[in-house]
Amino acid sequence: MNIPSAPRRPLTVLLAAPRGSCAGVERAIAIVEEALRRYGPPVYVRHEIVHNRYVVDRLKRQGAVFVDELDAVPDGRPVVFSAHGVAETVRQEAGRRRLPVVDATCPLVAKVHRAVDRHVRAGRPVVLIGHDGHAEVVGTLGQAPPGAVHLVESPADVDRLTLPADRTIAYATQTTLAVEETAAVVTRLQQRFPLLTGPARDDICYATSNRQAAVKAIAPRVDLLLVVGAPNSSNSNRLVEVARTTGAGDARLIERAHDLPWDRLETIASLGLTAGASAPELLVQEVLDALRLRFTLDVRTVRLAEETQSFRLPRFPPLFAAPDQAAE
Ligand code: 2E4
Ligand code: SF4
Repeated sequence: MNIPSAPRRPLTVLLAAPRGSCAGVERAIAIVEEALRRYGPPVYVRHEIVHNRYVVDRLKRQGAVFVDELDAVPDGRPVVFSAHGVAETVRQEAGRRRLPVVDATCPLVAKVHRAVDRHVRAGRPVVLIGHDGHAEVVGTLGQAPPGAVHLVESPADVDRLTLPADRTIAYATQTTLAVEETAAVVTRLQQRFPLLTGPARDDICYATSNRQAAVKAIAPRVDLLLVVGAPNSSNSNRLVEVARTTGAGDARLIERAHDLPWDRLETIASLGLTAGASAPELLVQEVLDALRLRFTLDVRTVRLAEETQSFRLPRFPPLFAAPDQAAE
C-alpha cells in the first residue's frame, strides 16, 4: 500500500550573490594544485592555504602537507605561503634555507604589504586596523620592524594611541573587515591625526565588500541568515555580524550541511544563504540539497554585483637538491 508522504513545508531562500570563493582563493588553491603537479607530493603549505577545512582536507589527500612554521619543512622541498601572506622574517628564513617558495599571498594582501613598506621607508608611523593574532595581520605587521606598525581594532584603541597629532601618520587595514565598522575607526583616526594618509577609504577588498553588500540587501528580508564558512575565517565571521546588525532575525555560521540548525529551520519562513570567500560553491549546493530533503524550496538569487576579477599564477621556482643530497 502506498502511503502518501506529508507535503514538505515551503521555505523561501534568498541566495546572496556574489558569495563564496573569490579570485584570491581560487588562485591560492590553483597554486597548490599546480605545485603538486610540477613537483609531486609532498608539497608543504605554511598555514591553511585558505581557512576552509574541506579545501584543506581535499589538498591533503592530493599530497599537500600543512605546517605551522618552516622548521617543519624538510630542506629542498617546495613550500607554498598561504593566501593570507607572511611576515618578512618568514620570507627571509625560507631564503636562508634556500627553500623553493611559491607565494600564494593574495595580490590584494601583497598590495597592502607594499603600502606599509613604503610608509615605513618614508619614516611614517603606520596604524594597522585589524584583528590581533589573525594570520593576515601577523603578516602585515611583519612587513616592518617591531614597533613601527601600531595595531588597532576599534575607535577606543585609536584614543589610546600615543602618536604625535602634528605628524603624518599612515594607516592600512586588514582586507576582510566589516566596511561600516572600519569607516568608524578611520573617522576617529582622521579626527586625532589631521595629517593622516592612506588608502582612499580602506584596504577592504572587492570580494569582502561585495559579499557584505549582498548580505545587507538580504538580511532585513529573512528570519535566519546562514553563512557557509569556517570558524577561523575572518571574512565569514564579518558576514554573520553584518547580517545581525542589518536586520536578519538571526544569523549563524555553518561549515557544512551537517551543521544545519534543523530545529530553528522548522520555525522560519524565509532563509538567507551566503558563503565566505574561502568556501567553495559545492558546499553551498550541499546545503541546498540537504534543505530540499525537508522543504519545498523557492530559491531566489539576490545579486548585488558582477565579479570578473582573476589573478595570474606566480612563478614556480625550480627544485634544487637539498644541501646534504648535493654532497652525496
Ligand atoms: C586571504 C585574505 O582572512 P580570512 O580569515 O577571511 O581568510 P579566509 O581564508 O577565510 O578567506 C580567504 C582570504 C585569504 C581572505 N583574505
Ligand atoms: Fe584576496 Fe579579498 Fe579574496 Fe582575501 S577576500 S583572498 S583579499 S580577493
